[in-house]
Amino acid sequence: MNDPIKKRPEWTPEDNQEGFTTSLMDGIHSSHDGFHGNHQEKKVFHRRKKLELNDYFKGVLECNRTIMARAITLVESHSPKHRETADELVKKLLPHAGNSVRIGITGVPGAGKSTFIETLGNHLCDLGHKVAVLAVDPSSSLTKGSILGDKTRMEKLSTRPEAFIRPSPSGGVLGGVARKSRETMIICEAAGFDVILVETVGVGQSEITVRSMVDFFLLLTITGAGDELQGMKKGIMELADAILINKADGENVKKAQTTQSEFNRILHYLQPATVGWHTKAYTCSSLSGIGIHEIWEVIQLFLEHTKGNGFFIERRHAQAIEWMDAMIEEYLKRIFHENKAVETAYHGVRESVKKGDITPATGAQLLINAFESNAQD
Ligand SMILES: Nc1nc2c(ncn2[C@@H]2O[C@H](COP(=O)(O)OP(=O)(O)OP(=O)(O)O)[C@@H](O)[C@H]2O)c(=O)[nH]1
Ligand SMILES: [Mg+2]
Repeated sequence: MNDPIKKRPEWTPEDNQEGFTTSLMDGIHSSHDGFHGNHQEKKVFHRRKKLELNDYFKGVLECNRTIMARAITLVESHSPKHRETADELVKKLLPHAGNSVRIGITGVPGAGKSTFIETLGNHLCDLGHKVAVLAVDPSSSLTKGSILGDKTRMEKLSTRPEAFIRPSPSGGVLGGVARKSRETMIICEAAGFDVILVETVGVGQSEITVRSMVDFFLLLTITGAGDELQGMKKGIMELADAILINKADGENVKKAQTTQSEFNRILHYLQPATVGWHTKAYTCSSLSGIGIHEIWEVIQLFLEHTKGNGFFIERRHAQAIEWMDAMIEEYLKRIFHENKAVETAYHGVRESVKKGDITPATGAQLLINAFESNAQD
């Protein structure tokens, strides 16, 4: 794997010594001392060299982490110029991607998603897998702190060479975040990561988005005062391929088992998320590791089942179409709002609708007319 010492910045001569980069770089106002092993400074150097499409492509396929991180930054960029290279890159990488299992993990804040990923991720690395962890967080721009929290919660995993952790792209609407996460997933797969874990906070829309990106969807929950089932939305349970009751440790074990049977009783009456698969409830402790291997076995069984009946590939195909549709929608929305005539008219029309002078339908029609007349010019 990538030894941080051997993996010098990609543009240095192969036989370079430690001092090479520091003595040749212009414009860095710092003394020679302190440069060695200083990651901050190395990061500055990385940005100096502009990578071409092929550099990204080769670097990702070689699982060069520095280039992977830069490729992800590229797909997350809002700049149209970056977008063009990013599109080309994703297109080139697609034939090398897809050979993984994509697992979505959702649950209310504090359910233990990050702790679970830390424990499962380490277990999978021990088994010889390469694990990439992504987060889809629709509110990431508001809760910047949680990214830091995740880093500390995945302390061991984040230092393993078999693992790659990428916090959610900051800012933007959920749709945009999801598009970027899909492309990030492609980059990780092309780099050889065979298990992709996607964490999302259970706040409604984000579960549906993540469900449309993954093969297996896991709902992590905890036992509470006994009212957890009432609070749980049927719709979310119907998205899940397994419900995992976490924190089944210490005094909680018995309660977790009771909750497990209650879930199983209800699940019996619900529509399963995956044709022919019975979604069931399980228990685990992400802290002690009990039940973690068992849930991985459930996932293995699921893969065997869905690959056997063709549903795995069918779902991936359907997701590709959803991805395409989402991109079209995003594009149309963007060109609509960037249109000069729409931009000029938007505020006034909005105010008229607000005051009730015109109906929303009339408002929409006015703006569409403005767009169409301007788009033809
Ligand atoms: N006893 C016990 N505590 C756990 C377990 N798993 C997680 N925790 C604790 O629960 C708290 C929340 O865990 P996180 O892993 O941060 O939960 P999360 O779902 O990722 O939270 P958000 O990212 O904020 O949505 C932490 O204090 C963990 O130590 C478990 O299996 N048993
Ligand atoms: Mg978390």
